[in-house]
Amino acid sequence: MKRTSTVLLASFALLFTVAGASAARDDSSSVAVAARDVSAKTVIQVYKSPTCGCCKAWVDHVRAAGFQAEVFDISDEELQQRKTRLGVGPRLASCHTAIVNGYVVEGHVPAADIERLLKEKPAIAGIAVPGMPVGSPGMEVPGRRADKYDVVAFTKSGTTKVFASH
Ligand SMILES: [Cu+2]
Repeated sequence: MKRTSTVLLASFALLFTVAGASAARDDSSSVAVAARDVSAKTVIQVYKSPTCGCCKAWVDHVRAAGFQAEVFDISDEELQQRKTRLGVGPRLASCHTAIVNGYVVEGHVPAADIERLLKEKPAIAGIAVPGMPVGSPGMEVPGRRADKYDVVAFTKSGTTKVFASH
């Protein structure tokens, strides 16, 4: 009898664990986090064309900074549609487009600026490094001096403001 109740208790505990896990999965914003809670790293989803080398170098940069990057290789057309949908106009656009905690991160944004964004949580759509400045993370070119560039904060309605200067 004692043995039976122990087994029953264990089964209930298991049931509750499973129920808890699926409840967390229903919250779409925490899908990726719930599935990989062991590491508790911030997930950043990166959309890029399969052949983009500097995009891969930027992914390495954010991974080295402790983010968990999930990379999605998509066609240029899909990437363009995604940018448009997320409010990344031609003046803001770069090679890859990423999403972290609901914010858009466009182009070669330094990981430290992403960390600041997530800490300060401003009411913006995201931040972007337009184009591909030499010397930005993932755009290091041996023998070439780094460009000066801005990280631009933007809203869905299209207003922009300098978030950081490098
Ligand atoms: Cu690039």
